[in-house]
Amino acid sequence: SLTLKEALENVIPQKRDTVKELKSTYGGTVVGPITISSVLGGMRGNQSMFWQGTSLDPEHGIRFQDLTIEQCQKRLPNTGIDGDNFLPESMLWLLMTGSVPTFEQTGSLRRELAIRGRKLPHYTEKVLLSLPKDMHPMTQLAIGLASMNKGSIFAKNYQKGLIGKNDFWKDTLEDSLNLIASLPLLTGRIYSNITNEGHPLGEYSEHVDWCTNICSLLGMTNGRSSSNTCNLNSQQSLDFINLMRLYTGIHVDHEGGNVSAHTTHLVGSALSDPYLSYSSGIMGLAGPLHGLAAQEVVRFLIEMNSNISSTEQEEEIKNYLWKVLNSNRVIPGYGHAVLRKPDPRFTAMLEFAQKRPTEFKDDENVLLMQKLSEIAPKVLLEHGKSKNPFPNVDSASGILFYHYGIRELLFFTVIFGCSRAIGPLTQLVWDRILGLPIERPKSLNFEGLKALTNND
Ligand code: FAM
Repeated sequence: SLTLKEALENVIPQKRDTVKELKSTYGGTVVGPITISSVLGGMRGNQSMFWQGTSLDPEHGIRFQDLTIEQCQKRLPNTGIDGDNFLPESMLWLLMTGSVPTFEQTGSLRRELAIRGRKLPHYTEKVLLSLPKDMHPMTQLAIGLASMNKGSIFAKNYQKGLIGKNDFWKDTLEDSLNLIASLPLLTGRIYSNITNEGHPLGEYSEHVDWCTNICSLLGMTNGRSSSNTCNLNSQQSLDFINLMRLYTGIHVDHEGGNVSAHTTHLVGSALSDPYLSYSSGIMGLAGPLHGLAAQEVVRFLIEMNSNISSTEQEEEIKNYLWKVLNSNRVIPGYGHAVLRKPDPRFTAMLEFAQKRPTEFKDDENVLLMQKLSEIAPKVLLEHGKSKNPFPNVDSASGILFYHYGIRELLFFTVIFGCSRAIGPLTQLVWDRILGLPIERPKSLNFEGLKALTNND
């Protein structure tokens, strides 16, 4: 069966032809108006980027190469590994090639990544070990990734003038696969830095899937180490691995305009290698308006729980929410800039909990998360401000990780960063395949904007 690179090679000529035709025949077609509001408003609604792997529909949420999350769960293989979720490896294949991989293709990509990721470069290990243990985990991740630019095949061959533009994608693919493969060890190293004085919490194996390695290196597959907060039995360890597969499988990408994806694409457009490009994306993901929202939800749920007598007390919950809204604060985990329905990624995470009623029956935070998803939309509707009163992606994920013992809230975003590598790096490979140029939008100053208004 074909390797990922061979499968990709098969679809490249047709896509290159399509781009050539679009540029030569339809290059002058107007895509849409750009208003002063969008220039001053974060470019909302501007259709001005090319992004292949995913698209976001306000009503139906994210589609991965046109497949909904539900369809992905039905069609993407998990290679028969114990568990009920597809492997993120199969999502990587889908995004990169546009086709659902076979069972064998997923298996071979799983093995390929496991072998590629078996060792971090010694300089990266050294850099990470030298960092203050209380340094922000996302700073550690960005530093670790940026340090790996030293081993970038693309950067090396580009500098030596060894590759032509048509082949840039090949080294970009090599670097991207190596980067994605390195994330379990990087993540494990960072978690051991912040929780265990840098001492490893688990072991890497070339014989398991990407998520099993992440979980193992977090110390979550063999019971918990002494530095951690609770012991998991073997069923819980397996459930945690499945949670990781679900989470990292559906957070890979959310179109191109979000900060982490757009940053990776923008920096990569200068032909910075995948390590530098994605390390920049990680810096953006670390922002509180982007990747940090999940931890806000966890804080909010814990605080609310300490202020209500029980999760069954609807009136108390409503009153609490009104108090928050009346003091001009937002209800974290609710609302979205584009979506106008409950985020299907939230629904998938909620279903994970609902499928395991015994596991979660005594977890007041998870129970409150579920209850809130019924009550908060009603309150937000009555409040009348938010364009979307429904739960978003961050409503459920953090509290589920918290349940299994990941209590370091700032660390959640590192797990997000593992997943998010898959979408933007796939796009980076396609940017090089299609020879997309360096990004250089035109900016306007006050005088420029004023001149536009005079023309009206
Ligand atoms: N609670 C209270 N008020 C809210 C609200 C919420 N959850 N969501 C929106 N609003 C308010 C919003 O503050 C705005 O008020 P003002 O007119 O006074 O400024 C009004 O409703 C209209 O906002 P909108 O057009 O519906 O939303 P935006 O596109 O401006 O903002 C969010 C979208 C996600 C930033 C916003 O809904 C929010 O702050 N939600 C809570 C924080 C959160 O969950 N963030 C994570 C988002 C997640 F999906 C992600 O991207 N990682």
